[in-house]
Amino acid sequence: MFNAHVLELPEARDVNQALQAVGVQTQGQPILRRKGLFRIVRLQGVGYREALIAKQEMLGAGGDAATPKGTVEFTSDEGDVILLGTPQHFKRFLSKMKHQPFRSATLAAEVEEALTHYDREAYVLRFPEAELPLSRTVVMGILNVTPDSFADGGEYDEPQAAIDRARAMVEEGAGLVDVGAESTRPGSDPVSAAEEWKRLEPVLAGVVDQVDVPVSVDTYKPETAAKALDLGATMVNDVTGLRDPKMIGLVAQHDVPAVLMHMLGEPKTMQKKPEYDDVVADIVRFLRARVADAMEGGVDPEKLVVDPGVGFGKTAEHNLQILRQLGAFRSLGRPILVGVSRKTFLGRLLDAEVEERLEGGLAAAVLAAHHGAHILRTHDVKETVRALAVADAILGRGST
Ligand code: HH2
Repeated sequence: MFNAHVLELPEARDVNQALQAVGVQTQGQPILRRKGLFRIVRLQGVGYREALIAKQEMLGAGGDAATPKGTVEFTSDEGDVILLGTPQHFKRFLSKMKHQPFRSATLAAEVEEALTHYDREAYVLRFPEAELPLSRTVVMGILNVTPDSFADGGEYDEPQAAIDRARAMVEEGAGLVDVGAESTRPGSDPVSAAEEWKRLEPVLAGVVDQVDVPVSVDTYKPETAAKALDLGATMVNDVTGLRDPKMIGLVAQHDVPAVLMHMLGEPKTMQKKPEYDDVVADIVRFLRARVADAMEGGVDPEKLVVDPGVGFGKTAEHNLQILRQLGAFRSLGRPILVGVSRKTFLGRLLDAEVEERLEGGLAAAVLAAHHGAHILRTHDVKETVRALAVADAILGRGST
């Protein structure tokens, strides 16, 4: 008996370990590793000429390509293409594609970039006076100084209560604290920059002074972000993905990390029938464009974190699809932040009120980490830190 069993080795380092365990010669390891992984890359809007060339070259390389019927029959101008192969197949494919006509070279460049980004492991967020390695999943503790946030609205009216909560979250293991003074829950009304700052200032001053982890400000208003950065916040969490060009200028000028989140529409109306062609592909496209815009505005790409924005203009099914396919966002080559804590889709799944959503939130957080999330934004810091410590250990994260 040979005890045949199928191995589960999703990442390059998993394949490496398995090869080492067998005792493969050192020179043979990189060659075998390129054959031991399998990647599937989707492309959109591919013209029939490039699609046919891609099919031919991928087959020639030993992999395969799925092309739409209409493209092969020349009845549609363009469509989606899916490339399937090992890194070895992709290497051969790319070297051939680069010399093919039409938009083949551009297609090859995009595929190469997506694959390199997808397999990137080491991310470090650099703050003015600190560095945060993301080799282990980091927990961002939420502090809402609002009367109307859906989970903790009105709990921290007194600045000291808010500051104490921030300190407690850091003691519980939060690597970041995110302070917000305007609720963006579905149906919420916007507040003025003056009101936002009135709520934020006393709390932020104390939090920055008393906690020793980087403090982020959850705002999409450049006036508020500017004041917060002057007061000592060192990160901007913008639920509109730095939509306001002034925000881009500010982040570039201060050279601080920033979260680019996806939201469809605005909080007041975003849950009224949100629709996508393909929720994951549409959000990848949006975030890619926002990263490019920020870079054009002078932001160091290494400072950017992307976030698909669970619950922001998404049905429960959209949120599940995002979490199931979270790995696709790795193609952007930026750390991924996810916020699932106590959100409505958990309530729907569990038929549970806000205060009864802890276990569901932990399940979602652990699976998000498994699919590539680097930062989890949560109200339940202690529980999430513990759950992720176990998840990270199982995933072998932080041990390399
Ligand atoms: N979710 C909320 C607020 N800000 N920022 C990022 N980057 N990602 C998120 O998922 C996210 C966010 C909404 O949650 P919460 O802060 O709990 O509620 P409210 O907006 O009502 O204050």
